[in-house]
Parts: sequence; C-alpha cells; structure tokens
Amino acid sequence: TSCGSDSAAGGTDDDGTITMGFAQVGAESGWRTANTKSIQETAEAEGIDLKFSDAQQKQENQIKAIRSYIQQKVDIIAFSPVVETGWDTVLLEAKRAGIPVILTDRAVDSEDTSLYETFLGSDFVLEGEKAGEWLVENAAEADVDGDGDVNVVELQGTTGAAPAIDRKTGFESAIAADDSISIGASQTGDFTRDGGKKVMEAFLKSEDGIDVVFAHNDDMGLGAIEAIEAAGLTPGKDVKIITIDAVKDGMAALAEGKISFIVECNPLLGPQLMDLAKKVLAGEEVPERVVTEETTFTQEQAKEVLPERQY
Ligand code: GZL
Repeated sequence: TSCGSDSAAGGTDDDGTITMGFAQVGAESGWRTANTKSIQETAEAEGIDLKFSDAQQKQENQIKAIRSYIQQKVDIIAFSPVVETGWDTVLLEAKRAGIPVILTDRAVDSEDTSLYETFLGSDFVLEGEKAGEWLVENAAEADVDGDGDVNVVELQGTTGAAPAIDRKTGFESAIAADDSISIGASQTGDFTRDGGKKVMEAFLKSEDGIDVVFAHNDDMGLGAIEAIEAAGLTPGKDVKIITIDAVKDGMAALAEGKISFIVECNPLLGPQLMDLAKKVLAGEEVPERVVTEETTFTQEQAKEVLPERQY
C-alpha cells in the first residue's frame, strides 16, 4: 500500500498499519543491542511496520536515514540522537513533511521543542549522581591505597552525547560532597569495550595511585577490567570500578566482585515507544518527557537478580 501519502486519518496507512522509521545510534554496546531488540520485538508484536537503520555511531548516517524515512513518507519517525547538537535542520524537514518525531534514549539540544512530540529516556544526570553518591558513601573502602585520597579515573561515553555530558555532570556534583575524592584523569572510550580497554591501558601508564574507575557504561568498564588484569592487578581489590547500564555481562562482573557498583540504565524502551507512537498518530496528547524507571545494584543484589535479568 502507498505509505502515508493518502494516509487515513491519524497518519496511518490505508489498512491502518503504522509505518515507523527508526534511526538507531549503532551497535556499540550490550545496552544498544538490548535496546534494538526491545524496539524490533515490540514493533513485531504490535503489528507496526518498522524500518530500521544502524548509523555506526555517525550523525551523518542518522540524518541520512531520517531523510530517507521522510522520502518514504513513513507515518512516524523515532531515533536516539548519537550527539545532542546538529538536528534542527533535519527535524524541521520532518516537521514540514508532516511526519511526527519521537526522541528515545538520548536528547537533542534544540530549543524548539515543537520539533519532536516527546522524549522517552533516562535521567542521565541522576544516573551520574547515583554513581557519585555511592562513592561518597563508600569512600573509605574506595581509598584502596590508603593515602587518604580517592583518585578516580573516568571513562567518558561518546563525546557530545547526552549520556556522556550528563553522567559526568551528575557524578561531579555528587562527589563534590567529599573533597578527598577527585577525578585525576578523564577521557572518552566511546561507550565501547575496546575504547574502555585502550583508555585504561593509557591511564595505568600515566596515572599514579588509581583507586577508582568511573565508566559511563558497563562495556567500557569491562574493557577496563581487561586492561587492569593484563597489568597484573585485581579489579575489585586493587581498584574499585563503578559503571552504568546493568547489562548481563556487567552484572556478571558485579556478582563476581570485579565491578563494585552499577547504576541501571533501562534499555527496554520498545513498549513505551510504540505506545507513544500510537497515541501521537491517534492525535492524543502525550507528555513532553517520559522518564525511564531504573534502579542501582550492589554485588549482593546482582547475585540475587542475575538469573532473571532480561538483558
Ligand atoms: C544510555 C545510552 C548509552 C548506554 C551505552 O541511554 O544512550 O549508549 O549507556 C550506549 O551503553 O552505548
């Protein structure tokens, strides 16, 4: 059937099927894999015709994908902006084409909130604060070399990405409560295991007395563990690791004590995304912001929940 050009009321195809164009960031991490699975499985279950693209973490590929969805006259576009900036032009093109847009996972810095219907995703500043608060509460244990200071090295997510910017902000605001805690070095590992491993190898050479690694996602934390073990050190004993996501591999490392604390970032956005898309296309009001439910895990808690984790 023609897609959308002669769409029935409410922006669906002749037979009422919704066609969604989704421009995904990439396949950089366990979190992203789980996020993609949730979106694809929910679309399938809800009878939504999903067109899906993987941008290999390049903004120009996401913009190309969004433009192709506009050309195809999909009913609705959803995407997770790899970085916060540079979206106004293509979002204006979608608006002029009469195609509503939903942001999922990551935010854009556009002042004009009429460019998208709603933003469904986590509060990344809060995630950073939760990580920092745990470190403040556990500063004595985290002062591994017992020199009275807690020296943190930070593995940042993708430069310019909302989760990287906001997690850093939240973490720094929380550790400001204890001036014995400081970030000695900070560099992007681009949310990948390999990135985390390479940056941690460099930090182990350049930094003295590292007590803590704060990694913006599990995958970089797992890469850091490889570097730490290759240097003959024991993660969890010689250095404490704090990460964000709580994907299965991260939770396994937490359960065995290699990671000390994980802040959950829930990737299972599929059901809420498809529900919001149906509401938008039915002309119903949707909230401008939908914040994802998520929690935190200690080693004991990870051991308990690991068997039933969905991702
Ligand atoms: C957070 C998401 C981040 C994850 C990373 O919502 O954008 O991107 O924390 C993923 O694992 O790569």
